[in-house]
Amino acid sequence: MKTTNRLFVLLLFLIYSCNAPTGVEMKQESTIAIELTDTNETILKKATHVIPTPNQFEALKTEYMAFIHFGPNTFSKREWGNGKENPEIFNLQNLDTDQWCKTMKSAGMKMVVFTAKHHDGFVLFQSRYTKHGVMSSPFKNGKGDVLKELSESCEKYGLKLGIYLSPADLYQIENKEGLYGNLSKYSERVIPKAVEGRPFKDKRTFKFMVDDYNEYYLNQLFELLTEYGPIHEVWLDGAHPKRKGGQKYNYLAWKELISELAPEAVVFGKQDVRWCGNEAGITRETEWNVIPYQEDPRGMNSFVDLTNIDLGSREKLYQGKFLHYQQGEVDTSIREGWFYRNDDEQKVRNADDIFDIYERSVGGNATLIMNIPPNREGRFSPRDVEALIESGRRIKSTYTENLLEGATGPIEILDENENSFLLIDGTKEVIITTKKPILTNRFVIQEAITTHSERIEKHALDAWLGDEWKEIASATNIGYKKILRFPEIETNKFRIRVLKSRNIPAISGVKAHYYRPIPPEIAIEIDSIGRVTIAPKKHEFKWKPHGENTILNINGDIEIRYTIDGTTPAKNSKRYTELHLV
Ligand code: FUL
Repeated sequence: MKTTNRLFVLLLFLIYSCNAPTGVEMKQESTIAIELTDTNETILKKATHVIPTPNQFEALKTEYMAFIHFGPNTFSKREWGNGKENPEIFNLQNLDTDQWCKTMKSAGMKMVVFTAKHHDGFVLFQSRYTKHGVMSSPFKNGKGDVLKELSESCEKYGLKLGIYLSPADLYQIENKEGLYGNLSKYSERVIPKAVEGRPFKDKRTFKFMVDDYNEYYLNQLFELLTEYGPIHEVWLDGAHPKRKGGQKYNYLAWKELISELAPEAVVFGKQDVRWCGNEAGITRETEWNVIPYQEDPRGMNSFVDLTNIDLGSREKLYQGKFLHYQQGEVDTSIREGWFYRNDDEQKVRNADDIFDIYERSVGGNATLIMNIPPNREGRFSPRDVEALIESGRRIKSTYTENLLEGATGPIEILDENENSFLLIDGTKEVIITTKKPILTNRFVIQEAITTHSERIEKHALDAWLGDEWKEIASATNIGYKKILRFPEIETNKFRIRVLKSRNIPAISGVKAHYYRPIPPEIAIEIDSIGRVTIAPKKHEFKWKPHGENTILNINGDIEIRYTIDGTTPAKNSKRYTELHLV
C-alpha cells in the first residue's frame, strides 16, 4: 500500500476509533459492588468495567521479579527456623549484593523482594525495635545491614525494591518478653515509637489503636518504608508455623501506613496481589484477574488463599457480592527450597525450565517472582547464575525485537501504555500484513485493561499459509498479556479472531517474535535387552505445587506439622502428622 493510502486508512480508522462505541458505559473502578437486583447480564457488564489501580498496572508491567530468601536458615540449612536460633548463626563474612543485582538484571528481572524478616523473626536490617537480628550477629560486628546494601545495589543497577516482612514471628512467640500473642491491651500507639539516640529523618507520625505485636510490626514497617528508598511491593506471607494467644493482625492499620509511606507499592497477599495458588510455577490455563468476593475487599482485614482452578468464570462472577481486580503472582524458587542449602544435593532449575515458567506466567496474565537464595558466601551460586543468564538471554533475544514493526493493519495505532487501543467490534477479526514474510513462533496480545478491563474469553490466531488461512494457535482469556506459543511458521499475513468476549474488547498490543529453539539435553538409556532409547533428559525437581515445600528439613529430623490454629497436636491425636525427610 502506498504511504498516502496508508495514511488515509489510518485516518479513517482513528475517526472510527473516536466515534465508535467504546464499550465503557459504566463507572470503572478496581472494585464494583453487585446489587441484589443485578441480573447475570448486569453482573457481567460490571465485571468488564473492573480495572486495575495505577499501582497494580505498574506492578503488572514490572512482569518479572526476583525473590531473595536469606537469613539464619541459610546457615542452619533449614526451610523454617524455630525462632530459638542464636543470632551468631548468621555468620556472614562476605556479602555481594552487586553480584545479585547484576545477575538479576541479566536475567531480565526488574525488581527484587527481600526477606527483611522470615518466620523465625530474625531481622536482616538495623531495626530499632529488636536485638534479634544482624545487630547481634558476627556480620560486620553487628553493624551490617543486608537490606541497606541491597537497596544501594538496586539503585546502582536500576532495579525496584520490595520487602517481605513475615507477619508470623517465632522469635516473638518463643522468647519470654516476646510480643506476639502476649495478650496486651489495645490502646492508642504513636508510630514510630521514639527510641533514644536513634531519631528518624522522616518526622511524620501516625496514631493507631493496636496491641503490642501490631505496634512492633508497624514500627518495623515505618523503618522499612522510610529508610531504604522507594518500596514497590510489600509481601505479606500467609504461612504460620505456629500461633499464640489468639494474636490478630490489624492489617487495615498496616495498609494505611503502607499507603502513606509507600504510595507506589502494591501489597501481596491482600487486596492488590493474590498468590497464584501454588509454589511450582504453574499458571492456570485461564487466569482471570477480575474475581468475585463475598465481602468488600477494600475493608477486609484478612484474605484467604485462592487455590481453586476456576476463579473468575462467568458462573463464579454471578455468585459474588463484589467484583474486584486482583492480579495473580506466581512465586517459585530456582532451587529445591526457598533457602540455600548446598551445591550438590539441592537441585537448581535449568534455563529451559525458567524460560518456560516465564512465558507461561508473564504471558498468562500474571507476574512472576523467582526466588534465588544466596549462599553462605553472600553470593548467588554459579549454577544459579548460569541458568539465570541463559534464560535472560533467551528472554531478551526473543522478546526485544517486534517482527510486526512496520506492518500494516489496525494495530498501527497501538500503544503499550494504553493511550490508544483497538476496539474489536462487529466482524471481530484483525488482519495484519508484514512487508516481507516473517519467521515466527510467538505472538503477544494485550488487552487495554486500564480502559476496558479484561473481556476476551476465547481467541484464535490464523496465518496465511499456502493460499488459505490456517489456525496456528488458540487460547482462552488475554488480560494484561497473553503469549501464544506455536511451531514456527513463515508468513506475511496474520488474523486475530475474538471467538468469545464479555463486552466489546480493546486491544493495546500485538507483537510477533521468534524464539530460536535450543535442543534439549538428551538422555540415552539402554534397557536389559540392549534396546537404546534416546529422549530429552527428564529434569528432576523435587518441588511440590502447594505450600508443602516449607516442611522439607535437610537436617533429617522430624518436623511436626502444626494444626491450622497453630497448636501442636498431641502425639496420639488424629491431627498429629510426622513428616520425615525423603
Ligand atoms: C511460604 C513460606 O512459609 C515460605 O518459607 C516462603 O517464604 C514462601 C514464599 O512462602 O508461605
